[in-house]
Amino acid sequence: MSKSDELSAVEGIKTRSRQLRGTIAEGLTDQITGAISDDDTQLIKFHGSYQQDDRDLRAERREQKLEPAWQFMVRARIPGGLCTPAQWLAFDNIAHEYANGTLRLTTRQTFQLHGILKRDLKPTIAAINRALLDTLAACGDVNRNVMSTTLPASRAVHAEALDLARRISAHLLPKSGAYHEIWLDGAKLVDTAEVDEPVYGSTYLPRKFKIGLAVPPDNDVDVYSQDLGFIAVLDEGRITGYHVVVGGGMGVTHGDLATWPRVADGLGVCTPEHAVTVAEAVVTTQRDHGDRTNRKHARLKYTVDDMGLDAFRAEVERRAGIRFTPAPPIHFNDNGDRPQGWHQDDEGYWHYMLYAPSGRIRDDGPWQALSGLRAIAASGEAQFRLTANQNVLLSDISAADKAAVDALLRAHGLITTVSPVRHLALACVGLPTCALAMAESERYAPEFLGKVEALLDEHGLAGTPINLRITGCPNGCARPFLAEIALVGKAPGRYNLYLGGARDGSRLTVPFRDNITEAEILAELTTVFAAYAAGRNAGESLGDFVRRAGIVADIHTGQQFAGEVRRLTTAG
Ligand code: SRM
Ligand code: SF4
Repeated sequence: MSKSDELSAVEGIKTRSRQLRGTIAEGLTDQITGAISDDDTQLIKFHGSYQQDDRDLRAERREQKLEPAWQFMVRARIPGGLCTPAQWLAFDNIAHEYANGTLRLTTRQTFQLHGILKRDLKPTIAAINRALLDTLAACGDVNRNVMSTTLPASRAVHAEALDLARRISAHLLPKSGAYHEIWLDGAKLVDTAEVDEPVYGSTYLPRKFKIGLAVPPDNDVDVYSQDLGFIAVLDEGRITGYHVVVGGGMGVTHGDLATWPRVADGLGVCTPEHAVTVAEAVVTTQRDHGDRTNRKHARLKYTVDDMGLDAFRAEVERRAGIRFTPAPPIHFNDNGDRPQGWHQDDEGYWHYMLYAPSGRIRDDGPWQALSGLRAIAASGEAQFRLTANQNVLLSDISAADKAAVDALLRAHGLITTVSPVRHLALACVGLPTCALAMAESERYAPEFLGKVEALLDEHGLAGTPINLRITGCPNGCARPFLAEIALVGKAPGRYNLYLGGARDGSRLTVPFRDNITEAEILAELTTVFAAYAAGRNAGESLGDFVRRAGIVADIHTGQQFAGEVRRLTTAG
């Protein structure tokens, strides 16, 4: 735990907020500035928005003595990432009317809209609600968007998992009327104290909280990165229970030994009937035991480490009134999406996995994603499932409609050949909107991937699936610490290079080189690819190979994250 007993500043803001109201409503009408007050910038996250500024314009505006180019990002809440054609069309319209004209699919299966001016924030959020979706709790110290495996290989099983994701999401929503009051002109409650927050209490959680459900053999939600993960236990095509895992998380601070990424540990199996109760018990354990003094030590992963896994399990069992049973072995194929192209489920419906570069949906030369997906949505012939790997699955297409959807995809240049490394790659948003970015990510990914593809080609590895992820800083929004190759931004044009994650998402990467340029990264990868091409066993992944070949050392040699070494060597 943190040495100080003093609560973090955000705790004070939450306490004074009158259940997340603050002065957001007043701030929206203040025409003197494009910003809102400092306290409200914390509170507005709970409503699904971040205040940002365009970092490309910062210097110029400073020179012109203008305030930063304030704008807002809005994130929707779409449990399991499933939205209807009408909802897709609504987001497309909103992006054009109020945002920057593009849609951004996130690594947690939802939409982000960027570049919204303060005066357009309320109409944007109201329009999302009119489409029967919302932005409540998409950000902030609460449970965020609940993820669920995307491709419904088995319709009944996946529908059951998605239903649980939706029920957990609904159960863990804040009950405060602030959202309706501010964004939807809901009636003002006379005494806000009357509203009970049964799960969260008056100061919500110490930090953000994330839940994902995985249906083996797909770990496309990266279940081991979640604060709380549910892995379906299947018996003869039915979900008989969920293996509950806790304490995953990616965010670290460069050079800070007190921070570490972590893969989630298993608590055991609960029945499907108890899953919502277990979710609440884990959340309230974090509410009561999480560190509210130090936000860098406030995620559930630190609570689990501080309490110890056995004590944590016992506390969750006590609160939920259940006993976990031992988990059977789990087998995941990988943590990527299924390959680009057509897939069929067990009831004969078709699904098209569409590659979207870093989740950005726009019209770009012959690749007319925005127009093409608008046309498909307008046809009503497909549902839209947003994947945790920043792609979109056009889903639930009947055999009769498949040809029409295929024709629309072709007409808009969306049936393309993408290398496996590109299809699997993730890149976080980064510059220019992310306030925390230290280096480029989304904007840099296409160019960098081209260079990696050329290198793979040179070494006869062109078709090899390799999981490569790029982030602009070590917060880990594209889950880099689970990748086979990861670039993590350190400074403009400089990255830390990590190698050695597992294809099934169950193992952390290892720090390989610190603060290096593109030329240095490519030189390192040339050596690694040459060794891999020459020395790999049949079917061996790059992540497994670099460990077996000793290219990255194991934790015991100190090549692991310094914080991770500290955690493991001081545990127990
Ligand atoms: Fe993230 C903060 C974008 C998934 C860990 N993340 C941010 C902010 C809001 C920057 C900020 O605080 O000012 C970024 C906004 C950028 C922008 O301009 O849009 C941002 N995070 C994203 C998205 C959009 C990345 C993407 O390219 O898709 C993802 C939105 C997910 C969603 O729909 O809810 C996103 N962020 C993640 C993930 C991956 C996941 O959840 O599966 C992680 C790692 C997992 C985890 O939480 O441990 C992640 N984001 C962070 C952190 C580090 C948290 C920590 O424990 O230290 C921050 C910074 C913070 O919270 O202080 C952060
Ligand atoms: Fe921003 Fe860092 Fe997250 Fe990328 S990883 S979106 S740079 S906070």
